[in-house]
Amino acid sequence: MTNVLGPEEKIGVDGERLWRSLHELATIGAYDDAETGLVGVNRQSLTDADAQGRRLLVSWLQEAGLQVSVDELGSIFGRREGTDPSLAPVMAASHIDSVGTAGAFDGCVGVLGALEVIRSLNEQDVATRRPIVVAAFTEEEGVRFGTDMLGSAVAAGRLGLDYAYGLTDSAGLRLGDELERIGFKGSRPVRLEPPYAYVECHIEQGPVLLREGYAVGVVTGVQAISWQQVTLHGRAAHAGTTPTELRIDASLAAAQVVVHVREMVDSGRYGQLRATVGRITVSPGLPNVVPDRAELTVDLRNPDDTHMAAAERDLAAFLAELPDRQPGLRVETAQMARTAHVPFDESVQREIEAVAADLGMPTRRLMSGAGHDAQEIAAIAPTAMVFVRGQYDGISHNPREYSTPQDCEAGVTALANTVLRLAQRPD
Ligand code: HGY
Ligand code: MN
Ligand code: MN
Repeated sequence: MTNVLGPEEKIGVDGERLWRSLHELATIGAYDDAETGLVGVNRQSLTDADAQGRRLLVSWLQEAGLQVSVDELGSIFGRREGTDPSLAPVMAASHIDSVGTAGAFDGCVGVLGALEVIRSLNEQDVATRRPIVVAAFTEEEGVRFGTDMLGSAVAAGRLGLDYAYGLTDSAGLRLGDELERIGFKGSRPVRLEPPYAYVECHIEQGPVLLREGYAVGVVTGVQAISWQQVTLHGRAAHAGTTPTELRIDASLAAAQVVVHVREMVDSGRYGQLRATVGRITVSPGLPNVVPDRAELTVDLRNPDDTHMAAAERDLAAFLAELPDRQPGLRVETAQMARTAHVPFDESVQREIEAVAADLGMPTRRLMSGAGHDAQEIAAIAPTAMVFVRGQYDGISHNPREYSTPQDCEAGVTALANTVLRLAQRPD
């Protein structure tokens, strides 16, 4: 006998099963991290490891009785029918691609947490009025093909499919070709029919919940993100014979950029600006040759769009003046990613808070420092997120990333009951 739970009834999830799934998936792309001595995860999008992780996820979705489909950009969807299939579904999703030095939790808690919701509904034989869709979006991290939240941005219409296909990685491999190579170029149209609501569970990746003693947080939105690639062209020369006044030293210019972005942060002129030069490559990279080329990435984050725009203008002005310091230096910039601050839906946030209160879980609201697929789907559907407390100051994008089995279970229980309540709503 299928149960159609009333609006106040709750479901539990199997935290141990969730934990087992998280750690089974984490074995795919596992590597011994020299810096930490831990086992990290390197499952960058559309690599063989990602393909293996995708196949495992598809098998789990099928085992859970879901109708599985793959869209034109490789995002994976699993649909559980509702008693009224004509109604728009509730979606719970995230990503399973990782940065190159990841832990087991970033993105995976959201996808495997959504799968755990399905597994629990099946086990407790609960029917929902609305269909529920679980999804894993392609290239959320952006570290291989250069722009983040790619799969969800194309699904929601901010970026185009052909643009995505044409992106290349550092080896010059095209995203579209890599998608074909791993067998995940699907036929499902990439533009997503707006779901009724979207809820994403994700580790916080920061220190707030830990410091304030909350297992679960309700996310109010995502701060603005700006990624730029800066290329500095100097002139290669002999390190010993070339007088300083004849040099056009690309690595000196790169160092000046690194110092300047930090000075922008420390100045306080741009509010809560965060700035990161995550990658610098200098060529020819020989000890006795003055570098003629430096490529660096500048990642700016700001919860305030006005401050973000001012910081970008400051950086642009600084870069324009760099040749004054070294005549002959040439500066090129390319915008890799750019998203404004995205506020989440108030009613979905309130639903999460009501569910958590009903479960006896204290929560606090907080803005996300990291980008998420939710910020893209927020453009087409009422959206919010559930954060799970991280340990070790919430470190992430590092093998030290860790959340306890209890906190993962708490977050996914809040996700499950929020999805359930939303899926029972008639309109
Ligand atoms: O870069 C980010 O904030 C996310 O991890 N993609
Ligand atoms: Mn993530
Ligand atoms: Mn991430």
